[in-house]
Amino acid sequence: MSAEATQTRSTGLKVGAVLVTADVRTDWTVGEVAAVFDLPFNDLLYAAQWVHRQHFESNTVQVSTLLSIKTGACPEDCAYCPQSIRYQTGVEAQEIISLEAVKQSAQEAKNAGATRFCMGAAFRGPKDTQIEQISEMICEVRALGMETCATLGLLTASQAKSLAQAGLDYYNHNLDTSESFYPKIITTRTYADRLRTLEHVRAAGMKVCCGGIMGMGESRSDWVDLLHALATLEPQPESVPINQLVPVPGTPLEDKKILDGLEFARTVAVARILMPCAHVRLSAGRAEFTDELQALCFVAGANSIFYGDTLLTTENPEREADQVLFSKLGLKPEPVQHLT
Ligand code: SAM
Ligand code: DTB
Ligand code: SF4
Repeated sequence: MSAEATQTRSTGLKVGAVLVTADVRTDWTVGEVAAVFDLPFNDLLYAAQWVHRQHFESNTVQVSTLLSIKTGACPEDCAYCPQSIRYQTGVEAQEIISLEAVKQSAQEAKNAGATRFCMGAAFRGPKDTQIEQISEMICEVRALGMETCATLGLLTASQAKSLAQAGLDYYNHNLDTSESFYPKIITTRTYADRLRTLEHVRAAGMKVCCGGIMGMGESRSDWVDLLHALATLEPQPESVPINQLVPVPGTPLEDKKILDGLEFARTVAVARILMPCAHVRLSAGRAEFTDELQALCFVAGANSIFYGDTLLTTENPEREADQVLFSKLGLKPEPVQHLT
């Protein structure tokens, strides 16, 4: 153990001036979050791995597969997004796909080893008729014995209830960045709109998947604020996707440089420490990561990935590459969690 890290009797781990505990705390202050971020890298990773082992099996990674069920022509102006109708990105718009196509894709994902199937739609928010169609998809995916997730944009309270009734386990809706940086990225919906959707998801009894994107030109303090916002939600999100920006030509963020991998791993570690029971997911941008960076992120407490050759419209590592990586690192897929 480093001179800087001492384990206190059953209460936690003292790393420098920071006391890291295995308990879930929703009373983090911004100053405390900043102090965790600023820890020396070795101490930070040690603390994150320690927290991780209090709640999770150390070599198990949750495996989700994404499918775009409605692509492109989205009216919103999210500056990172290749699916916004406002940017010329070459993404071909496609209306909602058939139930049969969803079933087939979910079955393939299951056969390839995924346990959760996440359906994404390029909507500002769904119409009620679309909720009916998507509810049928959820039933079919569940019938395959997979966990279900959807990301459809803003929801009303009654739409959230309908999705929960259809058996949706998780709803993904990201805060994306800090409240102060947010207006530089999106103007067509507010941070408060997003928080309201998260409240509806909770009230309907679904699990919350909520995270953000790194590398949009924000600074570390924006990640302090975003992780603080997530960790002080009551209850905390069960799933926290950390995306690295995929700078798609034609979007306003096309020229953003790929960021420092160490800063990415650091952010994963802070998320792990602040939200000890959440699955922290390596999400978009993983295709640009070396195996070494991915391994570092797993040590930092990441324990979920998107698996499959594409995300929604952009590339993900090939399945075979992930299988080799899991084998090299001795990682096992997490079994399906209890389905009610
Ligand atoms: N339209 C819905 C919405 O915005 O909530 C659901 C789909 S949207 C594509 C889901 C998330 O994907 C966004 O919130 C954002 O975090 C992520 N995303 C989209 N484009 C991305 C990109 N180019 N790089 C990284 N993450 C991206
Ligand atoms: C999330 O946080 N990342 C995923 C999922 N939630 C829906 C989406 C990433 C999309 C990357 C850009 C694309 O493939 O279109
Ligand atoms: Fe539309 Fe979602 Fe893309 Fe924003 S992130 S433009 S809401 S698909």
